[in-house]
Amino acid sequence: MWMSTLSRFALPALRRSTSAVVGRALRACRRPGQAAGPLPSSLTSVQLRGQHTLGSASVSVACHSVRHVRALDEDRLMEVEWEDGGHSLYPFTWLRDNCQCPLCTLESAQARKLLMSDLDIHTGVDVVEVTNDNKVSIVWPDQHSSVFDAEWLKKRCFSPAARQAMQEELFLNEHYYWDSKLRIPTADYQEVLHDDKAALAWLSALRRIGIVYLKGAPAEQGQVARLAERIGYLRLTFYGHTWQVQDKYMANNVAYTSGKLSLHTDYPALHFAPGVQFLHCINQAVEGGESEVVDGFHMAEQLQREDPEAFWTLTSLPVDFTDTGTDYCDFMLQSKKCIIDVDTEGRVVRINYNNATRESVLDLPLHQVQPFYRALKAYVDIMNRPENVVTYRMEPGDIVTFDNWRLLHGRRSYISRPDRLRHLEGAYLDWDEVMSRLRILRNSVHNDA
Ligand code: OGA
Ligand code: NM2
Ligand code: ZN
Ligand code: ZN
Repeated sequence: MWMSTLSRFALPALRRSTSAVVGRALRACRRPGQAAGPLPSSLTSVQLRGQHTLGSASVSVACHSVRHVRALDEDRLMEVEWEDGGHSLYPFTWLRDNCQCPLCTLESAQARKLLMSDLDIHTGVDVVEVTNDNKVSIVWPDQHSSVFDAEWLKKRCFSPAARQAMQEELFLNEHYYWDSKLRIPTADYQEVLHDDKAALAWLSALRRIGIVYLKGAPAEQGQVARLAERIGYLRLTFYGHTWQVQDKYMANNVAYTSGKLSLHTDYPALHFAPGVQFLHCINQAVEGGESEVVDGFHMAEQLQREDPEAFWTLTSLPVDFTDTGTDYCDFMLQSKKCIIDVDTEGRVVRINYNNATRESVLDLPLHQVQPFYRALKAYVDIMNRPENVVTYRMEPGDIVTFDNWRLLHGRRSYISRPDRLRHLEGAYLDWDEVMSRLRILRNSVHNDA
């Protein structure tokens, strides 16, 4: 059995952070070298809710009271001493910049009105004090005054631990890495559409695991668009608002044939590739057409460990991608990407690889050509190992939703029969819109609880 029902789906207690301060191993959300075992499967929705406060416990717990405040004029910092004995430091400049009064903030938009040109970045303070209702009040040298809520300040504490907790709460960057033993978390399509808790569980697992299966959709077109509307809006590309994966005459993409699709991410020919992909099975082939997925971040971590030189090559040499044809309208795309994107701290953040659209123009000096092929082959060999690949077969009414920046997906070739045409409908979204819905759902579900 390769799936687990989302309501019963358990996530290991992830304590690791994505901060470089805490350690590189944390990127994996498990210790490097330790195999990702099958995920336990006994999580209730209550526990699943708890998971969201995991990374934010230190910033989300309410009722922080201020015991004392003082200005450290020399360092131009305000020090808050909390009732629990902890301390936080806030730069004067930052406090003035973030004054919450109606002159400095447009409350209806929760946006800053204060202009940079009006901000004195060398400001001192005249008075700092705790008010009777436990807020922090500051009077500035020009007699402008600011009042800060204790809870608001606590959340914005500059300590490394508080900053890290806040970033995890905002971006949920802790990923659970997996291999062939993954049981793909599964939810009910109708529940996800109509129940906020189910939708939150779906999007949380999509973020953390990178793939969630939805069952019970009608086997007719229009469902991926409905799902996208549940979030916000879908991402239009040259293949249309949604697109039909079928064996087509004079196919404008290898996906629109009955051939095998090796493990790939979609659309590296776009510099900003779609972050999330939905694929809905409307009709499956009689023979073949099974799906395959791997965790591209986990594979990159394995490559880095086993073959650091290949990892270096794929994270530093830009490769050209191309896509030309006509669909929604005519197109002639060119892009340049590293196969593995890392952030400034060396964490893998995106995989860009579709062998079909890799450009024959290879903009590398001659001596780097063979090393590039060797590195790419090493990465592909790792992802093709049976212990890394999850294989499944979609049936009509199934929808797979996955992180297109992280997973590589493929399809086995199939026998095309005119009376049983294989038909998937697909759509793309971006992570900004998905994360936006996830944050809103988290707020509403938690406030109702
Ligand atoms: C695609 C694709 C998977 C499938 O269209 O890009 O990966 O199962 N399709 O046909
Ligand atoms: N389709 C499925 O990179 C790619 O060309 C991915 C895109 C045609 C919309 C395939
Ligand atoms: Zn103000
Ligand atoms: Zn694809």
